[in-house]
Amino acid sequence: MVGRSNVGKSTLINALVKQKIARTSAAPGKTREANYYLIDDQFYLVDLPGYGYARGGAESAATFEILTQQYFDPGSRPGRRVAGVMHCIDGRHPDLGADESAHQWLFRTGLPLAIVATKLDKLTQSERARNLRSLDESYDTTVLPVSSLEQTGIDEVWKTIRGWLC
Ligand SMILES: Nc1nc2c(ncn2[C@@H]2O[C@H](COP(=O)(O)OP(=O)(O)OP(=O)(O)O)[C@@H](O)[C@H]2O)c(=O)[nH]1
Ligand SMILES: [Mg+2]
Repeated sequence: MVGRSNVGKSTLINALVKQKIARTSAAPGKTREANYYLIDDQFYLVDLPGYGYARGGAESAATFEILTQQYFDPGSRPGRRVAGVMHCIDGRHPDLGADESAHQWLFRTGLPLAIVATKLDKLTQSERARNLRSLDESYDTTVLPVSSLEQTGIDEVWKTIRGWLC
């Protein structure tokens, strides 16, 4: 799980496993290291710290970004395979520059990617349609619409993850 701070990465992990295993917060900058959750004794869901915010200011922000880049460095953990990346983007803000540059960076890793549009319960039907269309137009990647709060779209996220594991 990759995405801006507060976009709902940890909450999505909890929605996927239907348990409160990952710590969440209304304030951004909650997840401060890579957290690995072993699923079915087979693979890990990995909750990474968000980008675009850090309590410790610019220096701390840079540390988070370095941590994320290290995570994706193929040399950093020999024998480990990253099966795919869920790039979480807040459904209310489909056109943020920080997300666009993160996506370009992720794209260059060559890993399978999907975009999760989060917090869709906060949008009206028409806002939802408009913002999903905007994401579809801006990104050349499958967009999975989700509300972790209402547990909608979660099965589709699982389908994509399972597909990556084959
Ligand atoms: N309404 C609504 N709120 C959500 C949803 N997903 C997450 N939130 C809320 O958004 C806030 C941030 O959620 P987190 O899961 O902690 O966000 P995060 O991306 O892990 O944030 P960092 O760890 O700081 O990078 C919390 O208050 C969540 O309850 C959702 O689907 N709907
Ligand atoms: Mg988190």
